[in-house]
This record gives sequence, structure tokens and C-alpha cells, in this order.
Amino acid sequence: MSLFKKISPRSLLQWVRTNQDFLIINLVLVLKVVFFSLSVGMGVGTFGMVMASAAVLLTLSCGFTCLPFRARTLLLLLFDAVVSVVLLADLLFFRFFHSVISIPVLFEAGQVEGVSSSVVNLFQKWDFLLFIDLVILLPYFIRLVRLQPQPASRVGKRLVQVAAILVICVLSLSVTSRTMAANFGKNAYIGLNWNNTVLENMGILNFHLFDLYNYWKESHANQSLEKDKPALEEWMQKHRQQGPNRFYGLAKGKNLIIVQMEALQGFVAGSSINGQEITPNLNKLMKSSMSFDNYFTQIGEGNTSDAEFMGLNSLYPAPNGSVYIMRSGNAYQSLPWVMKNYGFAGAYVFHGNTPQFWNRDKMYPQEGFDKFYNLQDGLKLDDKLGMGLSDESFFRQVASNLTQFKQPFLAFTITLSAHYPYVLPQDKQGLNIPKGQYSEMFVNYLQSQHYADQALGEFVAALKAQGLLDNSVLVVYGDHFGTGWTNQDIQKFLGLNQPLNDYTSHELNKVPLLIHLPGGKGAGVNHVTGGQIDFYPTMVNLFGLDKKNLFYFGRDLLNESDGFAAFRVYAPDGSFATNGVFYLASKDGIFGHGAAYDRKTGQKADLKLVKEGYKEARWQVNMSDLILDTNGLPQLIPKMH
Ligand code: GP9
Ligand code: MN
Repeated sequence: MSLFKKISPRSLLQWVRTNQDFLIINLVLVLKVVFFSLSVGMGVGTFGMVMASAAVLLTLSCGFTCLPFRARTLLLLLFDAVVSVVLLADLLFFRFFHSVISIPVLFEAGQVEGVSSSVVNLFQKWDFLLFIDLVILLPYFIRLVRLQPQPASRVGKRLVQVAAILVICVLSLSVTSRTMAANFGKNAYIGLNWNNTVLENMGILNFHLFDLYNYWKESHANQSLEKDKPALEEWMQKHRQQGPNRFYGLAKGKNLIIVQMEALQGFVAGSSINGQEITPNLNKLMKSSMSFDNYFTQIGEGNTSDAEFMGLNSLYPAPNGSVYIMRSGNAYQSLPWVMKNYGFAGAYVFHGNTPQFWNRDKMYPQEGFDKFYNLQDGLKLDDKLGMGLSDESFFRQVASNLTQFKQPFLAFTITLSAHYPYVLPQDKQGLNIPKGQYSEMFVNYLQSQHYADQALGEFVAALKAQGLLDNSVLVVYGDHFGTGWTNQDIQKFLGLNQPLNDYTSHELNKVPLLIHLPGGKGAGVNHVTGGQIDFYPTMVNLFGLDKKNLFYFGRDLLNESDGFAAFRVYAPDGSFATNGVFYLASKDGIFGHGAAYDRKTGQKADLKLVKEGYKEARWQVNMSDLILDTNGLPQLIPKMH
């Protein structure tokens, strides 16, 4: 009773006055959380989200109010600065990856240096609002510290106040999380990288706390493959029986030259702008190749490295972060190992950047490459462009190295010049595109693809001149989609009469794949649905390799009729495509909340049609994670390389 007696309007006012630094900082931070939510297109956020964000901020900062006035004000400002930096980092990351930063991604912080030019481009003009309060508040708080008679109240009393704040905050957080669990079930708290239930209902700061907790729990869990091993073995047994073995061994004895093209998205292949072909060399090569027009990129946050990883291993990318960075210590039965087991003389990889980028220097030996040609070893930076060596010089140097290798060899080459933000010097811009037709970013993208294609053309000509084209399988594919342009750009370029929606934008995430055999053997367009995970088994069949000692999730595209491509990160886990349907899983992890589409008509389809595919997609990505988390391949493959 005596406590309530003391809470009079006057005493409350007094409390507000003596704690104005604490209240102002937290109010401003709540507004910043709302700013973040608005900036990433989630609106101002629900009432619950705002309350939960306020609760977590107050919880984290209320302890400061027990300190002497000067120290607490300073710490509160520091708290503001730290939270603002976190929000800015989340915002920039979101603009690039369409998701917020999770713990595994922090392992990749080193990559930021390499993409610093990209990061600069991610800033937008209103971002300064995240820090403007610090500039305004600093002089105000200095005045406050000077004026404040201290101590404002006894330490004991201040501790009671802190305890009261904590009780209120914990109560409000538990109400929000209980409501959320009641609405979404236990799904709400799993797969936070693709599942935005926590993000939308409790805000970005609570998201980080849950993510931290999940990470801690996972790293302390004793995961084992034991329980799932029989199911995986049985599944693989069946999976190996796939197809009538069309084209089996057609490429036996040939070299394999793989070109992974940076940001080569499907829609540029075969298209023109103002009467000029964007990729004339690719288009020409396509005519004498097996080409695939329904081949999806399946990358996660590991971008280029994920495309490499899937092609070489037929496992899925990690739910967040990059396998190349987080699992470079694992044992793999990668394509280079497999090909060398069957008589290849050597396997080489080329990339015109520093070897540390995406941890390639650690990962390539694990994948069985004998040598990595990079800017510190084997390649000369004689023509710098963007992040590293220009594609033209790169291919010139690759071509001259290839003639030195004992055959048959595997050469894996990764281009770089068409990397975001696609800036090329004037003399390398080969397309004539008048200003004002498209956004600058889109024009630059087309120019850089055109440039990369020219370099590819020169490479193919060199291979021909060296006699290698007649003795090799040449594969060209795109690593992933490009980013940074507007929806209007793409709508106009493709002549669509409607803006892209959630589903149609996923349909655009296809990349070209072409497989060129000597003499154009087997050439033609194949419409089967597939993705980068299918590359490995397709090569295994084409080169006539034994599948007995292999474990792979993909399918041999030359012997596949239905097609199946599962997605993650850019579409929630469980999303997949077949020739007939596309299932876009819901971000809350509930099957019934997702949507199925008929890929021929683009219309919504019955969810019954996709239930099995959804289960299969979830199972495959979960099993792939388990294999990677437990370094489990040696248990599934008795005789590794
Ligand atoms: C860097 C390059 C990066 O070496 O491969 O490409 P990204 O993953 O940013 O597309
Ligand atoms: Mn890339």
C-alpha cells in the first residue's frame, strides 16, 4: 500500500525527469526499429512487435540507471550507437541478401573487405537517420549531466525501479512470444534465416536474441547421423536407379572444362537490346550444345561459393552462411576426386581474385583440386577490373595454362568481371544503350554481361585454336541472378504487362546451362526442370563414372523427365519446382500457408499437388544440413576418394 501511495503523478513526473536520458534513448531506439521495419518493406510493424522491441531495449539498458549519472548517460549513448550500428548492418545486409544477419554470417565478416565497393552502393539517403539522434542528443545530454543534481535517488531505490522495469518487460515479452507460439506453433522459432515469424512479430532485436540462442543450442547439441543413416542409404539406393542411362559415357576420355559465369541470369541469354545481342557468343555456342532453359540457381547466402559447392558436390547450401566458410574442414566426395578416381590426370581451378575470398584456399584442397590459380599464385593482375582480374585477361591466362596439362583434365574456371555493381570503363562497354531507357544499374548489368560474353567468346576461340574444344566437354552456366535494378527495368525489358509478383520473380531465378560436346554431339534444348545440384550426377553419367561410391541429392538431367529443384534462403525451406508446379513455402513454416502455382498457366494450383514435393524438399535440405553439420559423408560413403 505504501508503495502505491508513493506513486503520485508528481513522483512519476519526477521519475521521468530524472530518467529522461534513459527514456529518450529507448524511445529513439524503438523508432529506429520501426524505421528498419519500414525500410525492409515490413511496414511500421504490429503493436506486439513495437512492444516486444521496447521491452528488450528496456531490459538491456535499465541496469545503466543504477550507475552515477555521468557514467549512465555515457553508457546509454554508447548503447544507442551500438544498436544503431547493428540496425544499419542489418539494413545493408537485407538490401543485398533479402534477409537479416544471422550468427553464421558473422563468420563471413572477412568477405566485406572484398565486396566493399558493393557495400558502398547499398547505402540509401535516409540511412543517416539512424545516427542523427546521436548528433542532436550529445550536447543535450552534456547539459543534462551538468545540471543534474546527483545522486537523483538512493541506489537501493534505483534497484527497486530496475526490478520493476524488468518484471514488466519480461511479462510483455512472454505475452508476445506465447501469442506467437499459439498462432504459429513451434515452427515460429526454427529456421530463423528463412522464417520471419520472430522478425515480424517481435522485431529485429528479438530476432537476434533468438538467433543467438538457437546458435548456442545447436553448437552444444550432440548431433549424429546414426539415426538417419539407414533412411539416407535406402534413399540413395533408390536414387541411383534413376533413368534409362541415355548418353551414358558419351564424354568418356574427354577433358572437362567448366565455366561458371558471374551473375549470368537466364533472361539475358538469347535476348537483345536495341537490336544488339547481349550474349552473342553464348548464343552461338548454345546452338551446338545441350542446353537447359529450366535450370534454377539454388544458392543461399554463400552466393558464388554456393553455386560452386552445389555443382561440385550435389549437396545443398547451408541454411545461412556459406558452406565454403563454415564447413571447409569436412571430407567431400567432390567431382574432382571422383574424376581423378576414374583416370583424370589432374583437376585445376582458376579465379581472378585473392585466394582467401569465400575461403577458397581452404576449400579447394578438400574438394580435390590439385592447384588453385589465383591472384597470389599463377595469375597475373595485368588488367584490373572491378574486384580483380578482367575476364578477358583471365581467360587468356587460363587458355595458355590448359595447354600445359596432361589430359584428360578437369578445369574449373570462375569469372568475375560481371560482379555487382557492374561498373565497366567506357572502352569496355560494347552495347549502345541510350540514356533514360533503363536504370543505370540495369544498363551496367547488361554491359557487363556483354563484356563477359565477349571474353567467353575469345576463350572458346582459343580452345578451338589449341585443338582443345574437340577433345573436351565445355560447360558454361550462370552462378546466380543479378541484383540491384528495379522491377520496372525487368518488366520493360521482358515486355511483361504486369509487375513481377512473389511467384513470377522466382521463375526468373533461372540461369543458363550449356554442355558442349566435341562435334556438337547431343545438341538441343532440354526443358527439364533442374538446378545446380543436378550438375554433379549429370556429369557422372556423361563421363560414364560409377555411381556406387557416391552420395548426391541431384538428378541426372539427361535422364530425368519430371525434374525437381528445391530452394532455400531466397525462398523458404520446402519451396520447390517441378516441370508442372511451383510451391512457394510460407515464411511462417506452415505448409498450408504456402502457395502452389501451375507453371504452365501461372495460376494458383491445389496444394494437394505439392504436399509430397514439399515433404521431399524439406527432408532433402534437412538431411543435407545434417550431413554437413556432422561431417557425415564418410559414414555414407564407405570408400571415399
Ligand atoms: C569473389 C566472387 C564473389 O571472388 O566470386 O562473388 P559473389 O559471391 O559476391 O557473387
Ligand atoms: Mn557470384
